[in-house]
Amino acid sequence: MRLRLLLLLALCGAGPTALGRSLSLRGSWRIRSGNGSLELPGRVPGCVHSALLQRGLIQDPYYRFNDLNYRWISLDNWTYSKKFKIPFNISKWQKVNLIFEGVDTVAKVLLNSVPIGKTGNMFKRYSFDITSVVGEVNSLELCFQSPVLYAAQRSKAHGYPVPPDCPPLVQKGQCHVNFIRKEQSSFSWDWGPSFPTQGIWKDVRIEAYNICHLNYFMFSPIYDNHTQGWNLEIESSFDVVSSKPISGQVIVAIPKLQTQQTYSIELQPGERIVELFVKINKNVTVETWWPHGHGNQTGYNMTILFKLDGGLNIEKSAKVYFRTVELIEEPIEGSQGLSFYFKINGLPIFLKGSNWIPADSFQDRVTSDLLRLLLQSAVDANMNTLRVWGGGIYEQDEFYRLCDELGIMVWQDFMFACALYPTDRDFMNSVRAEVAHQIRRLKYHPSIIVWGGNNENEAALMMNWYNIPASELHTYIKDYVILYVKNIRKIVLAEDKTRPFIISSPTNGAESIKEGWLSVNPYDNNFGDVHFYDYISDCWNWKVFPKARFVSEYGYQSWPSFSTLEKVSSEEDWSYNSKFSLHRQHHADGNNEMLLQIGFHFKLPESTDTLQTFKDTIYLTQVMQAQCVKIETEFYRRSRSEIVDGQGYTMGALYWQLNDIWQAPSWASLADSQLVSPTNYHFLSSLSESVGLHKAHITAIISQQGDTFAFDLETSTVAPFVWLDVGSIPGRFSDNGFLMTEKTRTVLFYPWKPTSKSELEQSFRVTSLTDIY
Ligand code: BMA
Repeated sequence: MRLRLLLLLALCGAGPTALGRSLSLRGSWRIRSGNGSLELPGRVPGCVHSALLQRGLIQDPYYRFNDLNYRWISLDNWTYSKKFKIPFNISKWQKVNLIFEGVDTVAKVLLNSVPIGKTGNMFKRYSFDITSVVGEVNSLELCFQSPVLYAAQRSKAHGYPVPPDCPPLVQKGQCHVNFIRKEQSSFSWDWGPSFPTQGIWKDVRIEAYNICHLNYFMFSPIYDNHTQGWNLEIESSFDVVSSKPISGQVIVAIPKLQTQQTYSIELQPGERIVELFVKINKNVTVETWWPHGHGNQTGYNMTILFKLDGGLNIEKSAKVYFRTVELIEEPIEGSQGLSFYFKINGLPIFLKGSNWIPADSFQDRVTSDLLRLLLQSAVDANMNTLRVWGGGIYEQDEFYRLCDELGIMVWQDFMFACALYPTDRDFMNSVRAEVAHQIRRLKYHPSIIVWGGNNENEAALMMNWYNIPASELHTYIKDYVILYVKNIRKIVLAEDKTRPFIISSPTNGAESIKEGWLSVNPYDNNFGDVHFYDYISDCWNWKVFPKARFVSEYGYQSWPSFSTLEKVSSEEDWSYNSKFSLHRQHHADGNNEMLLQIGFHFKLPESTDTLQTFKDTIYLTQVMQAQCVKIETEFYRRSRSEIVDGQGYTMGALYWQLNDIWQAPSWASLADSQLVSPTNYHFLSSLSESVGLHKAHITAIISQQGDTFAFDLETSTVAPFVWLDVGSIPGRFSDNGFLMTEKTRTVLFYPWKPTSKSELEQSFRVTSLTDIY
């Protein structure tokens, strides 16, 4: 939000002469299907699916088998159009640009029937010069091509296959997603549906200006070890349309740090970059930004005023945070490998947290409120890190703003995942622009502590996931090095000096580089990070877990609560082996793996009532998942301080995955929007073997305390895994899934929407382990 506001400020001269005008083209557009049989209004930002849903032309896409029923939407070629009047005299402006902050994805853009450009990368920003085409009354059209058809076409036109061609059948997805620069999981994933959207998913506007225009502005706070002081590098990009050079002054001020500096500048006609170097006053103590749990997230207000010839002023303001980050890879005594950990402001910090996937298949439904709730939940669970995983999207500005504010460190992947990629000229041009844009957009956020080139692509190549014949491997290795080393890495190193870059996850880091950018075994415990999944071994046996330097993915699936599933299913679906249950499971044999894991320590449900058995099984999958993730996480945290046979000094544990994209079995721990308990306990035997457990009768008295509700619980006996559920009322319990050893306990409920005591009383259900036997 802040950044957007700043851009608007930049467009309007704060002085006597206005430099520019801006016209937003958000809001109502028309959307037309390929053959014109459907025409409807649609919102921008938005997508075709959302428009059809809002119009009542389709049902909830997440309902039952609708992901299959609505495949036709992504196979059609849709057109977005808008007629608009310019509310100011357009002929007075020397230059007029049409700006798209994000188009999803492949489209021809026509203004007043004149082709003005093409789009083909969801992660790029597009600016089209429309000075000679724009009039007082205009009609704008974006003719989209189906992303599925486009990807297939590009794959066919490519000289050799770039695997995987298609996702596993169980994912019911679309093919060749690696040929299109679009959210990779939108063609399906092992936790998500296939909804390849089309639309204008971010802001769109017209910018008209005279003399000069500030295109973008960015900055990096850099600590100088030599002088032991902070500096600020500021870069501003101008489009100077005046035929004569423009001179003036720039005044940068950070009042709280008693820092103000003035510079003289001269802008020559054309695209110009102004670089400023600001020394922060050393007589004032700079408070650094710290991750949650280690200190405050102090930031400082900064203003920049460009005072140009003829009384033209451009003013901008921003929040500046100061922090350093280092990735330490150094020899460890008694070990053959290297360390792999992060130091923030010189302090080694254990990264504890999770992995983030897109919060919805339809990004227009991801509101600031939703992001805040999800990110606040992560902080409330004492996490300090989220990895924005490479199969999703570069998140919206608000996501990173919240992470800055909440002290969440972000491991930011570039958007390449679980695939090999082409490196033809068009593809690479597109990727280069994407990477440069995203770095510019995001680099001022202190929360982002590392860039990662891709998700699991070093592993895919070196473990030969796609059975590439040995004689052909060199082609793919060459492509890999071109994409991630010679391009992405090069751009990152040139554009951002303030944080490390690693090429892949998992990777052996320095060791991978030594081995020619790819390691024989990227999962080596002695180097870099690892991803670890084992669904077959008993998760209570911590000996199965890797004593690695850093574990950036690990996890177990569970089913979401019945109250969550109920909304997207009908009665015939409510059993563990129903067609629906199999359909929603996108991970081969996942449902059986959960039962196997439950069976190691719990008895399976014994009810004769099918619905009750389904509910009890769901409950057990969640109990199992919580136990498994807890045991595994504890193992990694213990491994922080020990080296056994050269392995250990683990400095990060990010489980897979924090949030869900839809209501289905997955590795997620939140999305029914409730928090898994962080309370610790140790069982001396499997629960299936425990004796003396009685049926617990648990009651709750609910009372309102301001905005929260207290649940005063009372149990008749010891109750394991007490699960509190208020159905579809959104909110969060202060604790859940806990062992109740005391007769009474009070748990708070924080609602996310207004609710009442009586509503909560009606929806409240409590389950504990003995209820299901
Ligand atoms: C890892 C991730 C995702 C996947 C998850 C669970 O491979 O990077 O691709 O969803 O495991 O299988």
